Amino acid sequence: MNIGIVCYPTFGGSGAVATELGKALANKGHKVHFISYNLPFKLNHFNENIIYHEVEWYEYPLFEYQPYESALTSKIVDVALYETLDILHVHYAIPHASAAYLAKQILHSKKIHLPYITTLHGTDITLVGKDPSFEPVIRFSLNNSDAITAVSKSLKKETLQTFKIDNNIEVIHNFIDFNRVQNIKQNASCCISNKSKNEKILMHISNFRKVKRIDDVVKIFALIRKKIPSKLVLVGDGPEKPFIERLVRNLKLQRDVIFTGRIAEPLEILASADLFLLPSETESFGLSALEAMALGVPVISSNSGGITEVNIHGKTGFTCQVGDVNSMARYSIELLVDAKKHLNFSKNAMEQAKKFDVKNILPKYLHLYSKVTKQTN
Ligand code: GMT
Repeated sequence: MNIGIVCYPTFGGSGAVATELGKALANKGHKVHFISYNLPFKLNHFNENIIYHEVEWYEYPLFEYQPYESALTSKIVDVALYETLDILHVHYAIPHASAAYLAKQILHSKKIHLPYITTLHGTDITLVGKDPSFEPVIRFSLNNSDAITAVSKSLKKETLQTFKIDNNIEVIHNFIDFNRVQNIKQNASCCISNKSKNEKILMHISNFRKVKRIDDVVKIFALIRKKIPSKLVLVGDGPEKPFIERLVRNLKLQRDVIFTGRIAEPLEILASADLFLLPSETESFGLSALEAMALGVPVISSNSGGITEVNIHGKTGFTCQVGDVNSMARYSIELLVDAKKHLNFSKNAMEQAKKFDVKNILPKYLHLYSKVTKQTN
């Protein structure tokens, strides 16, 4: 198949999932056309079945805001015409679903049929999409999608509660390549060279947005460190970074908190962690938690959104109410002081992560592609 994938190129779960899906499809022999305004951050190796099409910008002084959606629509039409796309798969509804809808209509006027699938990732529904400035457009472009998928049951439920959707929403969970993760784990060395033997490593990875509650990560760490010698590794960057740096200094933790900045492939560093912390306000899925679990790292997280479909309380880690840093610290300490318990949780985490192996998830997307192209041809 000739598959078009539209996604954000920036550091974030939706772009990561879209790119890994594209790579997996390309490895199965499909031609995958990525359409975005920059090279997706995970698209870092040559693959003859992957082509990147950049959305071109037209600078003009009249535009205070660039009309990105129009530029994207034109690029989709261009790629569909010249690469004869069979299907278009857009990741993150805003503005990708409405651009896909308009491109479909333009192509229809040229007697070309291009079905599109919209995959909902989370904040496109739970934060941004709810805003009245987007709601009618999102609802319309979702209702006109040839198929909609959501990355968790919780996101599906929230979408149905938020929008009047007449279309079916299929849940297709996010995935990891379990074998690749195991290879990385086997070859990884500890990310902190001067770490003393009894010191533990807590880790958090994100795009440092408010929704991630990184201040809670630091507060949990402060409580753990009172009892257990430990270091906190914060991987990523984003708008919250200056506040978090200040909080770390105010709590006098700077000697034990490491800010790595953005790392496109964080699995190697993640393999050194003893625990992964994800206390987010909401998380439609929590891809970074799944990556940690695949490496055998138990997760301490909030219990909001779809994260409880990934992290199982009392088995692969612990899930607590949003903002309950005391319980999160207590559970962390419980695991860090008991090597046997930690090992059990680590094994359970890997077993649970295996369920989300690409081998189990890719066929679901392929089945949907084939259903949609057959239905609409
Ligand atoms: O907020 C982020 O972490 C980025 C965001 C995105 O759309 O890029 O992530 C969302 O999609 C990921 C991939 O499906 C999910 O794993 C994240 O849980 C989800 N983030 C939120 O719901 C806050």
